[in-house]
Amino acid sequence: MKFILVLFLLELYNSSEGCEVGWLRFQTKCYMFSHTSASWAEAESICNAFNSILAEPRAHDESMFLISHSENEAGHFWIGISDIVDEDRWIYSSDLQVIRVNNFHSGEPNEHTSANCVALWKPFHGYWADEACSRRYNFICERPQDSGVDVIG
Ligand SMILES: [Ca+2]
Ligand SMILES: [Ca+2]
Repeated sequence: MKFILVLFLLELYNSSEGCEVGWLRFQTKCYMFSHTSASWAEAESICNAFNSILAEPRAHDESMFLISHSENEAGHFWIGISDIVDEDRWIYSSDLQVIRVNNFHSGEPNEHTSANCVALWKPFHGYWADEACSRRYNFICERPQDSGVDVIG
């Protein structure tokens, strides 16, 4: 009985209630792990086209959700963090604020001005690497849960 309850709770936890088909919910956000690859800037545009942004993990548990889920998927994943504006100052794209969580793998970032975008890196089990923004990787978009009620324009 206890086991069934645990399974039920896990199912509830993993449900995508409040998210569109193909989007995964964690806490108050919905995430889409793309199955196609794009440069970092193209990935941002694609997310925007779907009323979303490249994922911006703001808390440790959110970041760990993205990292652990990326392990279930093939490929590396762009997220919405870069040091394009100011070398070695890692910021979220949507509000230009300095990152609140840092899940760079040990030894990263390591490519200075030749790598200015953050990817969840497969060989690091999803921990972050700095990569050249022009590389084509999969990407993670995020939008608020129930964002259908957002006021547009
Ligand atoms: Ca850099
Ligand atoms: Ca690197």
